[in-house]
Amino acid sequence: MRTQVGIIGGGPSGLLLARLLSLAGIRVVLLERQSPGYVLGRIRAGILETIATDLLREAGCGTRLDAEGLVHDGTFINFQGDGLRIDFKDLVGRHVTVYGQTEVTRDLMDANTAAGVEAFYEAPVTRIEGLQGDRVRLTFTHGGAEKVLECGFVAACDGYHGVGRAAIPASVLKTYERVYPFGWLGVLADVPPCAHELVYANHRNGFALASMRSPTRVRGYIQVPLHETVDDWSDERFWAEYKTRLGPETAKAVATGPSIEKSIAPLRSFVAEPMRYGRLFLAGDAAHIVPPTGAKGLNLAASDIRYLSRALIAHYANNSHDLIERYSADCLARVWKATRFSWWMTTLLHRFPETDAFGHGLQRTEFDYLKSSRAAQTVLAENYVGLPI
Ligand code: RFL
Ligand code: PHB
Repeated sequence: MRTQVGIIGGGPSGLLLARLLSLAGIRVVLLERQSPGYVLGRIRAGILETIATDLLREAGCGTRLDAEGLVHDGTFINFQGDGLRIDFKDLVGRHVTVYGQTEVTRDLMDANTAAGVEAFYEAPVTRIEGLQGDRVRLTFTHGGAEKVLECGFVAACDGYHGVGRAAIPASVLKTYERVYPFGWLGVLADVPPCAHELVYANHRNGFALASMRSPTRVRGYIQVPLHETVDDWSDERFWAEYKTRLGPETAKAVATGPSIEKSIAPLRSFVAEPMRYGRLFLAGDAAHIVPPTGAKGLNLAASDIRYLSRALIAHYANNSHDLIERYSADCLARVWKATRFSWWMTTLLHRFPETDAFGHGLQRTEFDYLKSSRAAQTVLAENYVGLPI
């Protein structure tokens, strides 16, 4: 088998790249380890920057997004009895859109299927060879047989645990990592949201976030210690703690109901450099992980794919190599800024087990400063809605 661009991974990064390249007439083959149902069942991100929504429209996947996506002009922060609204529209003239990663994935999958994009599911890539030569060889298994795909370039959109990053020699790859001493317990339930925008909360018991997927479906999160499991958290225990942490005013509006999904995600910051090695490109979670506090993971994946699709289109259309050469540096500049912002939001809003009185004083002061300073609120707003490309 031969193609121009081999894509490892059928999450949002891989699906979006497959869509944009095939629209430009570039031949692609997508190889995904899991089944389509498994990929669609993963409940993850919920907030899209305009860079991501514009790119989805460019990919011809804007119809349902524009009909069902909820535009949010701001967000609330409840901090230990005090409250603040960050008004994105007033501060930076921009907004974010609530549209679940599950919906993004479904729209892209449908569009790729309708366009006849070649995709193999339950097809894990096991070997990557020839990255410094003329052609890359991807070995994968499918239907019990081992197969080989030869391609001009390979995009590793295979997430944090993928094989793409591991194909870069250790002497070339540099990684940066911070593991946080807690995770997020997330619950999905078919009840109306407690507010018209998201509510981020710092309570002395820990962080909580009231998010949503639609006017009738909420996504709630609370910070939990790493040793706890979903079995430790009955629905009743979750809702009681969630309400406590959101604070009495917000809690009054919280509707509760049976969970339809419950999972725990550990929090980590991670950056891998460079994001290109020969004919291999890393994109999305394969290259970087941010804690979800700043809602940046999926959005960074979209911005990587924006850079990568343009670089590959310029190569195939005009034989121009410039954007390919710049890919890693262009992506990393934005990645590091989102990494800084996500770390800062996490630091402001969580309860760190080791923090002493001095640390708590600084955290409180950070919030007081944010509340009193339009300049500080503008910094938050311009990062949250997404820095320019
Ligand atoms: P994915 O989604 O992990 O997809 C990678 C795909 O690669 C496949 N794969 C392989 N396929 C073939 N061969 C192999 N050897 C393979 N190895 C792996 C996997 O099966 C998988 O299908 O990465 P991608 O596409 O880069 O997308 C990244 C996003 O999924 C991620 O950044 C976001 O979900 C992060 N995130 C959020 N991002 C936001 O922008 N806003 C949010 O509000 C937000 N909230 C979140 C989040 C992530 C969370 N969790 C659980 C990590 C909330 C949570 C709780
Ligand atoms: C979500 O709705 O899943 C969500 C929203 C905002 C975040 C993280 C997750 O910061």
